[in-house]
Amino acid sequence: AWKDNMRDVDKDVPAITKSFVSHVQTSLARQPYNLDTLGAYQAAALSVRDNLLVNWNETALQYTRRAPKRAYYLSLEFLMGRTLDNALLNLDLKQPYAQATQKLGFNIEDILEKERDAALGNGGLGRLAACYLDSSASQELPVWGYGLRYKYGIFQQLISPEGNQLEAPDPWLDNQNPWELPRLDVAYEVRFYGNAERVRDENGNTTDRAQWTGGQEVLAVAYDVMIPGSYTRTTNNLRLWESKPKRGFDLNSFNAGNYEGAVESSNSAAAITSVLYPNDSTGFGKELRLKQQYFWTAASLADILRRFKNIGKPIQEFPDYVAVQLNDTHPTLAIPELMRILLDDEELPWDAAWQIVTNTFFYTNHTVLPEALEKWPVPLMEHLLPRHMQIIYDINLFFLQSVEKKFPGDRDRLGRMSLIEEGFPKQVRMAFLACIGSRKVNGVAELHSELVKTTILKDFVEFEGVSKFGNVTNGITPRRWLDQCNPELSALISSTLKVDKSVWLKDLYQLEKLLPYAEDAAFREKWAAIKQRNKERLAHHVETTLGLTINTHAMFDVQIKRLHEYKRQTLNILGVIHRYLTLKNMSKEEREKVNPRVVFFAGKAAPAYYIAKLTIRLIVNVARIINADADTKDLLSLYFLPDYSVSLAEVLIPASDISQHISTAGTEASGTSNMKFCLNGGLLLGTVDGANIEIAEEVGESNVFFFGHLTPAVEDLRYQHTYHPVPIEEKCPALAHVLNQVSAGLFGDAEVYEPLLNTIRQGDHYLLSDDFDSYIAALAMVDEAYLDRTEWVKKSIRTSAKMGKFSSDRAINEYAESYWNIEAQHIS
Ligand code: 26Q
Repeated sequence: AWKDNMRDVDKDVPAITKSFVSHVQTSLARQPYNLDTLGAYQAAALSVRDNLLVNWNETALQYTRRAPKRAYYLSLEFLMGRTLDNALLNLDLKQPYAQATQKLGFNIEDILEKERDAALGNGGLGRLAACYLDSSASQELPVWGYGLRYKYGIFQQLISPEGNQLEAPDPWLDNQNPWELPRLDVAYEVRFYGNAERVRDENGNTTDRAQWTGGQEVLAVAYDVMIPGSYTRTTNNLRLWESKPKRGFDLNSFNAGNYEGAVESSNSAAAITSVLYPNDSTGFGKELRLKQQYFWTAASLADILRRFKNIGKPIQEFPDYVAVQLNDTHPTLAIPELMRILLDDEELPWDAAWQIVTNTFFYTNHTVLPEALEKWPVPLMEHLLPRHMQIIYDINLFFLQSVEKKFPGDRDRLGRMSLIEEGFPKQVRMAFLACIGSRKVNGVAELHSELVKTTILKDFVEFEGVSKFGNVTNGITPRRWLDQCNPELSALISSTLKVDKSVWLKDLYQLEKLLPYAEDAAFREKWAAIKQRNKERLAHHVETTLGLTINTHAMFDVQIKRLHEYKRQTLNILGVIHRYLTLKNMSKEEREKVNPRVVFFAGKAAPAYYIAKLTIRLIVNVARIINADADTKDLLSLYFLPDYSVSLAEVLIPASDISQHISTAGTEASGTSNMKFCLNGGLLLGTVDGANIEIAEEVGESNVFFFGHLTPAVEDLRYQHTYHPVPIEEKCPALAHVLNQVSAGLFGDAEVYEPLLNTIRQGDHYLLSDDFDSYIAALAMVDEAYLDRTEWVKKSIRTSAKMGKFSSDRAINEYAESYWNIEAQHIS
């Protein structure tokens, strides 16, 4: 029924052909004969877009008419990947489009490959936002995303011959983006710098209000991206802001002959949305980043407020119509910004304004690593956002007064809880501001949410009560991360469950019905054959893109994620070296019992993260040596695949036998790729951390490979490292041996790796030396388990079957019901 509205032209093959050809001629201004595949992609995209537009307009119209409470997801990152395949599948149009393009001489999979990823994010946090948009639309929830339209997404990663990461820009908009709709009529002015002057009352006393004038004004222009739900008409919106100068350029300077000066301010306005910051969890303090954050929150709030005002309700009812989810602390300036609007423009008294604010915002925390918590220098804030700094001081004053009231005389507590951290310079603690300005605070997995309450926000739990703090375990969309990336497995599931995929893809708990089939040999054979073909698909991809030949009969062992010390790719590569050295020492007979293994790494390092880059260099050079060693290469090979992306993940994940999620316990807030691997029947090797724990709860501990120390031990172990260090030779001889081999130059460049190796020899903050032996033991258990292929495939089926909880549909419904209080809006 949801497709009834679709014009017949959009459903049958001749009509699709007609629409395609018409776009070739009139939109692309090209001839249908001798069209290249890129042109075919563009025509197909424009033709699909026509369908989306109808639904998107109808959805917006219905939301306006019905005026339900809406939720807004504010995220500086949306890691969307490609759109065409996803749109075709969500609209159930893939078959007819494949046929129509086939008749025109194109293979649909080749067409899909022509699309560039929309890579407006770093990693987990940005991809989570994209999954949540897919689920919101699929669940027919009135949710919009707000973000920035970066001209350049996450950098492209190149690997030099020495193994160094090099960065190149990602000009993703170069070939015109058919998925965005420029809304040049939707624009807001955003101010920076200038002066904030307190307004005085008739007696000359200062008030809560102020006037903010002068400084620089730039324009925020909207670009809308359509977000189709799966098997529904609902098509939501992702609004991305682009910065533009308010006036083209300064004609006075131009006429006076100062040409550079004339375009300078226009350049500085355009710079705001020019590039995504590539640091995940490290390196703050850049003025341009703060400008991005304010530019985006100010434009988004102005837009939200204008929409609310169209309903014609009193401002006090704002929280009855609007919920705003803050994706990490990046949009925290929305809190003082809404205060500014309510105080200075709406002229509300302080308490009324604060009441509205604290009922509107919801804050999701994504890290408890102290070094990753966002802080901004007070002098920078005062300079760039003088009015907001006043408001933050006022919030802090009232807040600390109430703390003092509850805990009289507890000066330490006031210091710990202040929004302003003392020091040179003073800094604003954004997580604290996000916490006290929000209705609810949540973490992204059970363990992580507990850690939020007991570590970084402990004082706030004591002060505000525990009920403000919750958990929403992350999820992933099964549309992209199963149906789209693993079509054969999707088809097998549908035929086995004897239901259309539209049913189980939107009710993922139905996968449980696969459990009995783990005992069915014929089913297991099909299941295993699909995994094998996915491994061959990956091998083919690597062969054509990198020219490398991969042994697809080996176990595929995959670790793909941002490079970070806490994620411990170093542990993995040292484990690989250990395996290599062990193989070298084996007799021929011993070797015959060894399972061949292919190890894959992929991931980007922040450009200024020296240790992470050294880890890449080590991986690349270990690969160079190991893959060239005729003695062992059939049993062990290693690949670092450059330029990890959503699209590459879609090929890697379905091909994995085992994937590694091996962060130091208590450091990985959740992880989401762990869920993707398991959904695709890959087993998990990991630490007792983040969402790994909940995955094990679902699939049973016998189906995962856990190792390493647990979270409560970590603090103590670090203390031991600092105050009672034991030489690594004594503590972990196996690891010491591996480190020594690297130091001795087995992989070339003897000296270059010393800074990396020394992080383990001295301090070892991420506890590699504590977990190495149990890691090696866990790898051996994986080998052992893989020998019994029947049992392995059973584990694989059981794992996938128990992944229902990790659908982002479940997660987004928890936000909708427990936090936002919004309801589904069926669009007929
Ligand atoms: C902040 C200020 C300045 C520059 C950059 C940043 C910045 C950018 C990105 C800080 C953090 C990020 C990204 C964090 C991230 O991806 N966190 C991951 O979020 C996932 C979704 O919740 C979790 O599954 C991961 O565990 C968590 O690491």
